[in-house]
This record gives sequence, structure tokens and C-alpha cells, in this order.
Amino acid sequence: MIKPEQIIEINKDSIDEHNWNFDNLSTWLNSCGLIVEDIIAKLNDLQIAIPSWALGTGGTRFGRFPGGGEPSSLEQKIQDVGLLHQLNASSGAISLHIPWDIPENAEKIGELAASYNLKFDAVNSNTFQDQPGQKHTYKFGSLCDVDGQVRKLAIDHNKEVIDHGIALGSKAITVWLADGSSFPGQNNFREALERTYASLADIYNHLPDDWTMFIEYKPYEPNFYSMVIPDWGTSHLLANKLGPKALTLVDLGHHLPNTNIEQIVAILMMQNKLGGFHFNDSKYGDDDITTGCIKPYQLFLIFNELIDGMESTKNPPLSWMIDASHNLKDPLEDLIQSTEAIKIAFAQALCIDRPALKEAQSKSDVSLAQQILQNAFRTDVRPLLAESRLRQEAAIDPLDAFRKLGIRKTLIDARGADSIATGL
Ligand SMILES: [Mn+2]
Repeated sequence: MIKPEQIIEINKDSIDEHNWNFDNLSTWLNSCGLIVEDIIAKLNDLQIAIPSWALGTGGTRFGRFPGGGEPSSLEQKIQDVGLLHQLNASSGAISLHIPWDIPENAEKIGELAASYNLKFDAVNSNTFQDQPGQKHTYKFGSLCDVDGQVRKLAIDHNKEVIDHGIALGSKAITVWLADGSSFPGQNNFREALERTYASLADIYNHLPDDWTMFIEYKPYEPNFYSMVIPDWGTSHLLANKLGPKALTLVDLGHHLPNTNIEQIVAILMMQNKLGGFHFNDSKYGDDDITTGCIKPYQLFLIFNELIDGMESTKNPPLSWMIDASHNLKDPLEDLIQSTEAIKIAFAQALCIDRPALKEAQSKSDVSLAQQILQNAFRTDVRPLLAESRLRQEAAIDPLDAFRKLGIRKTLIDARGADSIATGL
């Protein structure tokens, strides 16, 4: 753990510059009719879960180039998320992947997480790869498979994941299925979806009353011709049929290029059926690169719809998580940058003059409506994030602090240069 004095010491380097920036921005935002303290309170509250699989170097299917000091146990993964949370005060939850991160002793793992002020976000099942000694294969599908024994294996696995989550205090399971077909004729689309629904209904019945099931979708990959749950419409259909505890989960990378994701958000929230987000960014497909590194304006427009939906619908509270893979950067640095990008987009969207936007929309004043959005998007809100962190004894500049504290070197010294994250 980082000592609080270490962060205070590093903050001294930039405190004067920060205060000057924050005072100026506050003056400007107040003159625009915005309440700075409200924005900071909302930034303080936004916690974005870190997935246990993002703490190591993901690489690509062509190669993997680990940087050393990666966490090789669940305990070390929790330590890494704890470090992030100390630096940014925004990573207060971890999302586990079963079977990669089975908590052998849930009580001890729970105590360790609590010592870092971490909660357990949604647990994730895995039916996209076979585990050693597995009796039936997921090669041709899991919840959709034509073989009832395969389906039963996958169903039982999901129920086990829920049980692990219950022991840790999680409140949701995320189901992402690799199921689909790579060649025309391989699957009967309707029957595959019917079997998937029946399997999900079996899992749904295992959910405790206060739990939620998030249903993720993806248009292609690993299957190239069809996926059983390819889009938000199919996910929504299943969630509706299953019942109130099933919701759709949007993973930003799981869309074909140029899909209007912000509109999907608005439609799902209108139906109170948006469960949460997997944040990442992409240029071509499911690239899983740093959130906000390619399309920050899209991220801002998504948060515009999210804030509108959170204020105007009865959509349940949302679950936020990063779902990324780091092939070049230090995973912890990448997660710091992704978290920053999400909070920037959120803060920018909180700076939108909503009454003025409504007014412009009501008059079909297209130019003004665009101007209002872009005024907010072009505001440099970073001092708000820094102020939020400073007040929570975190770092004014988390990436700078991560480097000045030599955290990666410390981790390499403690864990070894060849320590590889488990699970990937
Ligand atoms: Mn995802």
C-alpha cells in the first residue's frame, strides 16, 4: 500500500498550478449557472470497477509481451486494484472472472478487499473456453449447444459463479456468450436462440432476489458468421422475456463501426433495461484499447444520454466497469488513463446546459443545440477531477504519481520480472 504521506508529498509539486486552474474553471462554470460542488460530489460517487483480467498484459492472438510484476494470484490482483484506488479514488470495485479467479476462501478475500476499500462488482462466467479435465466441450457452443449435456455444464457453471459472488457480496452476474456459428448452415438461428433462452431462464431462477443478470451482446468474434446474441435488440428481447432482474449490458467495443451507441443507451433507458457498461475504445472492431483514446466525443455523447436517462427515467442504478486489454502499455497506467477518460466524459456531460439544450430542441434550433453540446465537450474539466481526488487524499495526477512512486519497479522487485497474470 502507498502511504498517504507519499501522495501528499507528490501533490505538493502541482498544488499551486492545480489551485489556479480549479479557481479559474470554477469561476467560469459558476458564471454559466452550474454548481461546481454538485459536479464534484457526482465525480466523487462514480466508482468504476476494474476487471481482474485487465491487470496483466493481454497481448493479441499473435503474441504477448508482459512487462513484469504482474499479479499472479487473486490476492495480488486485489492489491493492484487497491493501489489504483489509492491513486485515483475512483477504482473502488473489482469484477472477478470465474474460473480464473476462484476465491478459495471467500471470507479472507472479502477482508482483504475491504482493507483496500474495495467492493465486488458483477462476477463474470466463462463458457468460451474449455477448462482442464472438462467433460464436454464448448467448441460448438455453451448455453445454445445442441447437446443437452453441454448446456447443463454451462448452466451449472453460471450457477456456481453466482454462488461465488454471493459469498463475496456481489450483486450481479454478467453473461457474455461466445456462442454462434462461423459458417452458414452450421446453426438453426431460431432454435439456437430458443435453447439459449431456456438455459438463461434456468440460471435466472438461481439468482437471489436482490441480484441482477447482465446480458452482453457482440456482433462477431469468436464466431464470424453469426453470434446467438449479436446486438442490443436480441439482448433486450431475452432480458424482457426473463424478467425484471435481467438487463442489457453495453460493451463499447461490441458494435460494428459507426453504430450510434448513445442512441442505444437512450432506448434501453426508456425501457428501464440498461444494466451497465463495459468501457473501452476501438478503431476497427473489439480492439479493447484505452477508453477515450480514439473517440472521446462519442464517449461524451453517451454520457449525455446516460445523465438524461438517470434524471428522467426509472432505469435502475448502473454498473460501470472497464473491459480492456493492454498489449503495449503498463496495465495499471492504462487503467489510470481509462478511468480518467470516463470521468472526463462524465464531467463534461454534467457541464451541459440542459435547460438551454431542451429549449433549443423544442424550437428545432439545430445549430444552437450542437453549440450547447460542444461548449460542454470543449471545456477542460480536468481540474474538477483533480479537485475531487485531492479532497479524497488521492493524487492530483495519478499517472505522474504512479511513476514518481516507482510502483511498477516495486511490483517487479516483489513479484519478479517474469510474473504473469493468471487467467489470460
Ligand atoms: Mn465486455
